[in-house]
Amino acid sequence: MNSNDNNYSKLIDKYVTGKILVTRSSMPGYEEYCEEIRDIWDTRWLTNMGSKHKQLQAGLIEYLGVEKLDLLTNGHMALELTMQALGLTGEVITTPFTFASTTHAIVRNGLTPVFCDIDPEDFTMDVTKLESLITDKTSAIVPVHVYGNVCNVEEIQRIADKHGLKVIYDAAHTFGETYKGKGIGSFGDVSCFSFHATKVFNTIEGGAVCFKDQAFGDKIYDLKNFGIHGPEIVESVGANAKMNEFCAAMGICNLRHVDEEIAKRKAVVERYHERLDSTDGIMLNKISPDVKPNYAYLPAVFDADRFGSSRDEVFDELAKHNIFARKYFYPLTNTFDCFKGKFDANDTPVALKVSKSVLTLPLYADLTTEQVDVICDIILSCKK
Ligand code: T4K
Repeated sequence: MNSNDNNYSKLIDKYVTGKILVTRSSMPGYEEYCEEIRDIWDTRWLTNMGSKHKQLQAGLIEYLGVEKLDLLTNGHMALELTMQALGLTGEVITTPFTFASTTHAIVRNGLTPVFCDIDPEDFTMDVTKLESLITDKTSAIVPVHVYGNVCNVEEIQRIADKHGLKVIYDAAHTFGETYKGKGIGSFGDVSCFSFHATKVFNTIEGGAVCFKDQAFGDKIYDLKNFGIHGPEIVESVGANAKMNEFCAAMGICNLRHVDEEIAKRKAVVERYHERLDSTDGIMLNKISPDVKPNYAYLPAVFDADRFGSSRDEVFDELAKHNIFARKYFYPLTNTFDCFKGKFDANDTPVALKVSKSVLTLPLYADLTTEQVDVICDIILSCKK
C-alpha cells in the first residue's frame, strides 16, 4: 500500500460507509409511502388500473408535457409492446450503444436490428449515417436518448417522413427533460420511458409509453391487459404488462420530490466538472443548451494515450476502494454472446471505441461533495 492509498482509505473511512455504487434509488420518506398505500388496505384493490394507476398517469401527463401516456410494468415492455402495436416488419434501425433492452425488444418481435453508428460527442445515433442503412425492408427507426442526451430529433423525423418510417424513441434515460421547451416524450410516434429503481424517477419497476394516436393507445392497452374489453369479452391476444398499485403509489410519492432530486444531482455533476474538466484525457458528458437536463448519468470517456491510464485501469482502481462505477454501455449489444456471428461491431466503429473507453461515474441525489471528491482524487491518481 503506498501513501496515496493510505490517504484515500482515511477519506473513505470518513465519508463512505460501505460501497459506493453507480447509483442509489431515490425513495420518499417511509411514512410518506405508508400513508400513500394506506387506502390500498381499505379497498383491497392491488392492481388492474386502480386509482393509484389513474392518479399517476394523470400526474405524469402533466409533468412530462405529453398528450397521452399509458403505464406499464417496465421500460422494456414499453418498447416491446410498442413495436408489436405498431405492427413493425422486417428491419429496424437502431444503435448498439445501449442497454440490452433496446435490441432485445426488436429481436423478440421477430425483427432484424440494423445498427447505425453513434456520434462521438453525445453518443446518440449519428444521423449522417442513418439514411444509407434504409432498405425496402426497413419499417422503423429506434434511436436512444442515451444518458439523457437528446437525439437529433429534427433530422431523424425528416428522414423518417421521407421514407415513411415509424420513429420510436428509447427515452429510458430522459425522464422530465425538455428539448427546445417541449416535453421529450412528445417526439416521434412513441417515446418509451423506464421507471426502474435505478432511474431519476422510479416506480420500483415501471415504464410508460407516450404517444399522440389514440388508436395506438388502444392497442397498447389491449396488449398490456390480455385484450380484455369486459368480463365476457376478449377481443385480441394480449399479454400482461400492467403497473400495480404499489408501484404507482411509489411513483406518486417520487413525483412530488423529483425536481428536488434533479437539483441535487445537478450539484453532484457540477462538482465532478469542477474537479475533472481541466484534466487532459477525460471527456465528461456535455449537455446541449437546447435541453433541460435531468442529470441521469455521468459518463466519462478516457483517452488512454492522453490520460495515461485506460478506462479499465480507472475502473479497477476505483473498485479497489469499494467504489463501483459501471461500464455502461459495454459490451455493445451487437457483440452480445446471444447474437454471435450475426452482426459485426466493426460496422459501428465509433460505438465500439466509446464502449471500450467510457465509464459511468457514481451519481445519485444523496452522493455528497466529499464522496465526489474522493472519487475524483482516485481518478486523478491514475493520471500519468
Ligand atoms: N432502454 C434503456 C436505454 C435502458 O437503460 C433500460 C434500462 C431499458 C431500456 C429498460 O428499462 P427497464 O425494463 O429496466 O425499466 C440497470 C437497470 O436494471 C436498468 O433498468 C437500466 N436500463 C440499466 C442501465 O441499469 P443493471 O443490470 O446495471 O442493474 P444493477 O442491478 O446492476 O443495478 C445498478 C446499480 O443500481 C446497483 O449497483 C445499485 C443500484 N440499485 C440497483 C437496484 C436494483 C439500487 O440502488 N437499487 C436497486 O433496487 O441494469
